Amino acid sequence: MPELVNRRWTLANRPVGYPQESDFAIIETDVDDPQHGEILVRTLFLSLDPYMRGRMRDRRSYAVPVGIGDVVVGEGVGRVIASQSDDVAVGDIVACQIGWQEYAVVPAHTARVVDPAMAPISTALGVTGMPGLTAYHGLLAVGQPRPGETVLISAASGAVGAVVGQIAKMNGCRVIGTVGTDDKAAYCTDELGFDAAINYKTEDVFARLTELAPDGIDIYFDNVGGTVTDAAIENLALRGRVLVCGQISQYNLEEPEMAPRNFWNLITKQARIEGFLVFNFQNDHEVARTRLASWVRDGSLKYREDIVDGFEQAPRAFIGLMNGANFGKLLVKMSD
Ligand code: NAP
Ligand code: FER
Repeated sequence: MPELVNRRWTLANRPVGYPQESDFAIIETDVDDPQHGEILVRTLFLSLDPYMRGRMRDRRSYAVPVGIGDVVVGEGVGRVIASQSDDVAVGDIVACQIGWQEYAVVPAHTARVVDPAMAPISTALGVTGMPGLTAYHGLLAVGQPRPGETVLISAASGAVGAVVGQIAKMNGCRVIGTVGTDDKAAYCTDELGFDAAINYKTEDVFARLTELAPDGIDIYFDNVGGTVTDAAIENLALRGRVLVCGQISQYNLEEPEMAPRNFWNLITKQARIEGFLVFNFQNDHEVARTRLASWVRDGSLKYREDIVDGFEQAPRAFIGLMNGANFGKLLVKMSD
């Protein structure tokens, strides 16, 4: 194989508050040969996801933090260009923890071979990948929606939210979304079939919820936390369920807010709040993925991708994800 040069985005500093482009640095290295059981992957699409902000903090969680000088973590879809594994062949398309880099050597058993006939390969990072699975398991397994129930979703036009809303509609629910722009609101109602959408930046969310859901919210799929969540908890229906999926409004604060304080409402409404992680549902991923892909193919599950062209753009695009500049699943296109 000709000598290949790998460009990699590393973490230069731990971001304080909102990440800055100066928190990231590009380095160039040689590309290693895969050893026994490993594959060499050329990145085609890199996924940018909110959880990465947490991995940039020096704090223990489900995974160790990214070290200063280390390649930033991230899932990607790529083409296998060398293989020392019997299970993955050169030419296969795989989804794996690739990192923010143009090439990666990974253990073959950590890569999932993607079948391009199931759905476009980029969707392995979005609607048929981790965000789609989060929506599917979170809504169906944790939320257990029933026909006629009212479902509220925050960050509703995003990678997770858009899938939650469409699955809730398939299950006969009324769906309301909160979003940060009027274009995103129009997308939710006009393209995705939501019953209503609220622009939380320009409208009074509490007042609009009272008007749109006079009998209360049965399921609140929370992607954002903060004031939208306060308003949702204030408007819960009897036996309402709050599914805590994400808290993006808090990810860039050095001191997290201590609200919501309206928990008394949980008593009177005999409501439940439950956090969940997509990784808890690994055993059901294949069934879920097959269903999501079949809905994509038959057109019943729509998706929108926000594809940024070029490896150099990764930090800027990631910073944009943290303030709503993305519209749909954010991906970096690395090569053809
Ligand atoms: P996304 O919705 O495609 O993009 C993030 C969106 O969050 C932005 O576009 C923006 O939309 C909104 N946002 C940003 N800052 C905000 C703020 N201060 N207040 C309110 N909204 C804000 O991202 P995603 O990949 O689908 O992730 C959505 C949420 O799910 C995130 O919180 C993520 O951490 C969580 N998640 C959890 C799991 C799990 O296992 N629990 C798995 C995947 C994702 P607007 O313009 O509409 O504000
Ligand atoms: C996410 C937010 C938080 C996510 C995972 C977490 C996979 C988990 C955080 C932790 O365990 O500390 O969007 O996506």
